[in-house]
Amino acid sequence: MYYKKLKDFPKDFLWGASTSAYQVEGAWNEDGKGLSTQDMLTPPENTTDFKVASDHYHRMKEDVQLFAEMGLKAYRFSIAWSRILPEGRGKINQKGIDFYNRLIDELLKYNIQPIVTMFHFDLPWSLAKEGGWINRSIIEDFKDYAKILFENFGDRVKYWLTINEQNMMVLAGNLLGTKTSKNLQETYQQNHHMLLAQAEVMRLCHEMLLDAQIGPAPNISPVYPATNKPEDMLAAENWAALRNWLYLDACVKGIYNSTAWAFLEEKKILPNMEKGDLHILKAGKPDFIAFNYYNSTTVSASLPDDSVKYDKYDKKKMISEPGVYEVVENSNLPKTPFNWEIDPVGFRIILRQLYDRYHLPLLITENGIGLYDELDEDGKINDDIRIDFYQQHIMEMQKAMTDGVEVLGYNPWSAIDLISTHEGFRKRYGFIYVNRKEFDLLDMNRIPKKSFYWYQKLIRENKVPGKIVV
Ligand code: BGP
Repeated sequence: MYYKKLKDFPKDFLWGASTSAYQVEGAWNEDGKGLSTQDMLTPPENTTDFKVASDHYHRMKEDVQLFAEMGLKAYRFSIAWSRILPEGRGKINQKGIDFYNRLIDELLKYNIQPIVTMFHFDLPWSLAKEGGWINRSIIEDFKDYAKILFENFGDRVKYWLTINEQNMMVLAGNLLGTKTSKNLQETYQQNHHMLLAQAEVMRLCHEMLLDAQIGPAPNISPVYPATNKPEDMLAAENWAALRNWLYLDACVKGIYNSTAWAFLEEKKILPNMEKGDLHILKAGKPDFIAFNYYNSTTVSASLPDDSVKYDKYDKKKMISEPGVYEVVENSNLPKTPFNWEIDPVGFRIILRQLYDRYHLPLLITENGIGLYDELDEDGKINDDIRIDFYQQHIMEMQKAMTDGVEVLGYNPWSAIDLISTHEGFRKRYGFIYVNRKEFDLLDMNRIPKKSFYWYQKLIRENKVPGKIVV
């Protein structure tokens, strides 16, 4: 639909930016922090580990000051479970609590709303050693951890996110360094426990914090059929059920998506359910749906004896499933230097699909482009490609809002350069450059990129700079 004029962004729109603890903080073994799965990884060849990252733990004040200068209204970050509970359960590490207290207070000093992710890929190692999410008892552990967060930070944090990209941990856990299962049945058992834990924690949040809101944060993508063949459309629906709706139907409606359930049954990988589980799922209600959007997916039909195609270097492509769907390239879409398809219109499409399907407000918790940013001779970063990426995506979001979709805020990835999940420091996403190389830490100075000033202007004026293409 074309409009003569797009709706304005609401005055209280949460223009923000995003990070996660293990990708930005560093200080991996300081002030009593316990080990996490990410600390125990062997990074891919020529790729840094997460030990120092962007050293945000030590430079937090300077970073928040820059976020304030950029004009951020919100900052979405995650709490490292192992900083609060070094063993995953039991003894609390007060220094961990102190760090996040300082961060939250610093943000509020500048009127930046903290949006807190409780778990972002970094499970405490002691829990992972026991099998991680495979043990049903971890549901209690996650609840206890959540209770500590609500008690300590709930007076100031009004937006909570349960689990970051639960669907990606299930579908690409090997790349994310989150995998602790031995086979697919175990993976979906772990998924079931995460769904239960999430539901319990959403319920707890509403019990403990009357004016806070909470929601999930999956990675959501519209799925296109490769052609207008009905079989391709069916394959697209299969993949959408397995990558998107399985997670959100359980979270919002408290039910297992029937297509996804049939797939699990056919593959003999159904999770074991206990009596009362569906009741637990139904009892936890999100206030909004937060989600990360990077790109769309295109699939074609697949026959049962087709070979499995799997690109182990790219978490966005996933495994094709013979007899269910096959992921294919979309020749209509340009790509980032890291080979991810760029699809701003897909963003509008998925915003509409999500809102029509669940009728809950939406919060964008990630969207962005990884680039090989380098300083030019004047010591500047001219990241026009990133500006163009954001310009197009934000415009499509505004169109979706004009279509009637309720969006609470937009928190692109990432506020500042940090380490990619599996492609190191060379893949940069930030509005702020961090002066380090893959292995050489240099001086770690912070340098605002051109996109920093572009986003600053956008937030100040509460509108997309330049000409709006309706
Ligand atoms: C999301 C994750 C983030 C982040 C981002 C970019 O899936 O939630 O942690 O890293 O993707 O992905 P990558 O780092 O693989 O480029």
